[in-house]
Formats: sequence, structure tokens, C-alpha cells
Amino acid sequence: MARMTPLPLEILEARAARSGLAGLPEKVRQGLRLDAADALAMYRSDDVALLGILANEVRERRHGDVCFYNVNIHINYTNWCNKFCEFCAFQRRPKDEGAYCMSPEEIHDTLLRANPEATEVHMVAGVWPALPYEYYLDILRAAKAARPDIHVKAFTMVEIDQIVKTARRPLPEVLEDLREAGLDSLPGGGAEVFSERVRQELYPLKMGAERWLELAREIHAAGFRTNCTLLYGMIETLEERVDHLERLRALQDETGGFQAYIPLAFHPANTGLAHLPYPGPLERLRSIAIGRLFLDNVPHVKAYWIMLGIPVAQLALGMGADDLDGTVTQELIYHNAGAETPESLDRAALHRLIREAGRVPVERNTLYEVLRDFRDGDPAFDPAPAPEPLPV
Ligand code: V47
Repeated sequence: MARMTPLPLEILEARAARSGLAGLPEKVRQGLRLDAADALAMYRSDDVALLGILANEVRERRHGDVCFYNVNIHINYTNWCNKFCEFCAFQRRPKDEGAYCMSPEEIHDTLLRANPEATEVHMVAGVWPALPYEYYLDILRAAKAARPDIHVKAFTMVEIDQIVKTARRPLPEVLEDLREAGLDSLPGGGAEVFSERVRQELYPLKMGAERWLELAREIHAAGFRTNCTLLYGMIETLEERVDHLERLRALQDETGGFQAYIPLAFHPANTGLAHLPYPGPLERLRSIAIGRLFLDNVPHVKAYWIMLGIPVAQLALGMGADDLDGTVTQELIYHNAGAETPESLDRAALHRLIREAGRVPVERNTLYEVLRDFRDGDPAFDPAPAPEPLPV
């Protein structure tokens, strides 16, 4: 899909009036901030295609026909965890079958063997208080020793909270130690949904919203970029989703430190919530579109194909998302929870997905600086379409 000519406002408004969204197209076209009532109406509306059209307008105003991607690898360095969240299929106690904790040497070797083109390693894991402070510094040093140029995006707010407790030192000092050891930025996980009701029911041992937001605020103040997420499709109400987005947007107004928003669809397999359904494709696309429309101050919306599924991720590029994450190898959090997506995609497959969606692949680094713009193609990465179907 090349860039879309915006449809006449009257047509959009006539359609919006039929699905509880009257006035929304005009607000979006004028660039006005949406409020909680708008967000709720978007969650309740049955016209996901209209939300996609509006989100695409905003996305194209900001990013044109570009679709960013990066070449990255994931390392989930341990699955030891003492939070026992009901939604998680990844956690283990150290004596459980399948429990593991990678040594700094193993992290070093993994990175030595990893895709030499990768510009980012995304390192997140469970939380185990017996791991010493030095361990966290050592795994960062090990990553940089193996690949001095790689950007290390590591540790959710939940891990940072534990690292600070283990260190028994103030957060700013801990952040400086982590930076010196190799930390470059932080991912967006661990926020789940900020509702205290949901937390009490599903993850009472994990920090609450206030602490997550306070940590993010201080981490931004220390000069680190992070991402933000919403885990949806568990037992939260639509109002609770909206409240979560409002809190993210308010913090972003203060700090400007969030680079990207990634809505995370709940995968129920092998979790304490296995009776719940995986959110359907329309719900996944709706979440992308609402993220783009409501979080007007977060520059990027990421289609994380691992959790969206490849066809939905490809559609998302025309409904608000401007970033397809990524080549991703060795991801375990979603695959343990039943994700049926492949474990990684190579660059040629990403290019093909992006081009089929009518977008131009642009390789970025973690901070969204352009590394290579493939507007004019590149025979090394844009071969003639392969005869085999893409994985789904
Ligand atoms: O914090 C855990 C979620 C998050 C499940 O910042 C689950 O670039 C669905 O945050 N079903 C980790 N979700 C992943 C994450 C992330 C992913 C991609 C990119 C970035 C980024 C961040 O995944 C956890 C939790 O909220 N999660 N279990 C599950 N069964």
C-alpha cells in the first residue's frame, strides 16, 4: 500500500456515526488529543477498519511509507523467578525441571555465535533475589566483551527494582554502574496492566503501577530511553486498559523518554489462565490502532510479530504500526506460552513482509537512527520473491 490519499472527512464521519465514533475522525484530522471517552469508544466500536484508517493517517503524517526494523537477538538469561505471575509460562524455581540461569560466559559465547549483523541484544529474564549484584554487571560486561558495538537493551522495571534492592544502593548510583558495565537502554516489559485490581488477582508479588512509573521516570531522567507496553486480553476491563494508556501518556508528557509502544496480546497456553482465549486478529489490530491514536506523544508503535503473528503484524503496518520488530532469535517468553510463530526471521523475510504491505524497509538501530534506507532496493536483501510461502 503506497501512501493513502486521506478520505473526505464527511465519508469518515458518516461511517464513524454508525459505530459509536462520531466526531473522532475530525479530532484525528485536526491533530487534537483524544480523551479517555474516545479511547473507550474505540475499544467498544465494531469498526476496527475505520480505526485502522484513522491510525494510518496519523502514522503516515509522522513516518510516511517507511517501516522501521532492526536486526536483533533476544537472550532470556534466566527463567528463575519468584513473582509467580498467573499469566507467565516462562518462570521456574531453580530446582524445577527446565530451570536455567546463564553464566556471564554463556552470554558471552551466545553473543559470539549470534548473527554478526545484529545491532541490538534484548536481555530480559525472571527475578531471583539470590543472584548477586555483580551478576547483573557481569552479564552486561560479557555482552559488550563479545560484541563491543552491540546496543544492550536490558532489564524491565521489575528487574531494575530487584537489582536496586540487591545492591542496597540508590537507583541513580545503580544506573550509573549499569551504564558503565554496558547498559544502553531498557525495554518496555513488566508493566502488564496498571490496574491494582488485576495486580492483586494475577501478580500480587510484582510491583504496582506507582513503582513502575516512578522507576521509568527516574530512568528517563538519568538519560536512558525505554519502551512501554500494555499486556491485554487477561481479565482487565476496557476501562482499565484506558487508564493504563492514560498513565503512560501522562508520564511521556513529563519525560519524553518512551521511544515505542508495544501492545502485548496475552498468550494463555501453559499459564494459570489457560482457559482464556488468545485475543483474535481484530482485537490485536485494534490495539495497534488505538496505541497510535491515543499515545500521540510516543513516536513509534511496534508490531512485534512474535506475538501478533506474521499476517496480523503485516496488516498492522497499514493500521498504525511503523516498526516491525525484528529478526529476533531465541525468544522464550512467548514461545513457552504457546506462540506458534517461528523463532526468528531473516532480513530478506522482513523486507518481503514490509514490501508486500506497501512500505519501504528502513533498518534502524535501537535509538531509531537510520542505518540503511532500502527505498531503492538492494539486491543482497531484496531478492525476487521466493516461491515458497512465508511462515505464518
Ligand atoms: O513483561 C509475559 C509479557 C513481556 C506473557 O521493549 C506475556 O522492545 C503475553 O516486554 N502472554 C516481555 N505476554 C516482552 C516485552 C517486549 C517484547 C518485545 C519488545 C519489547 C521492547 C518488549 O511479555 C512481559 C509481560 O508483560 N508476557 N508472559 C504471555 N503469556
